[in-house]
Amino acid sequence: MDGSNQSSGRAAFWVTIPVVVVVVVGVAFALNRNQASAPADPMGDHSNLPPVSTSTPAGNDVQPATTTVNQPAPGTGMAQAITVKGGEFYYQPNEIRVKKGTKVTVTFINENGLHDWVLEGYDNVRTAKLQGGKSETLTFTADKAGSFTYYCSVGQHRQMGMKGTLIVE
Ligand SMILES: [Cu+2]
Repeated sequence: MDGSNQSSGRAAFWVTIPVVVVVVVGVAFALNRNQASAPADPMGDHSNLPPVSTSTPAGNDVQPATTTVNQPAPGTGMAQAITVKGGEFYYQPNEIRVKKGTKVTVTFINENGLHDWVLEGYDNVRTAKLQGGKSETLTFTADKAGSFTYYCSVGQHRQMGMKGTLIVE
């Protein structure tokens, strides 16, 4: 019992030695590489280190890398602004495509007559009925995929052509 414990302890010891040696050599090698690749720092005060981005004067230099990192991936909270014009009896455009998950801002510009912009299949995504020359902006998240009709709810305008399709894909 004792003997086998001792021998396994000794075995663990002899296994540990090479591991430690490898680690020490590896660290020394890494430090050496760092020294070799880093620019000379004769003052030893790190004065030659690259400036921290927050200390860069505003508007002077390259933008911080975070501006590109912050770009949302398609379909993950990306915002999209769409302008829809309407009148007797049309929408322009009458087809809109967005990626699912997009935060969509629709500005409906009513060019003439009394009209609204209603999105079927989404709850309460609609403008008020607007007089000619008025506009209204609404925002919603396109979280349901499919084809959805938008239309004017005034009179028979929908049947007369005031409709279009929002495609969420
Ligand atoms: Cu209308």
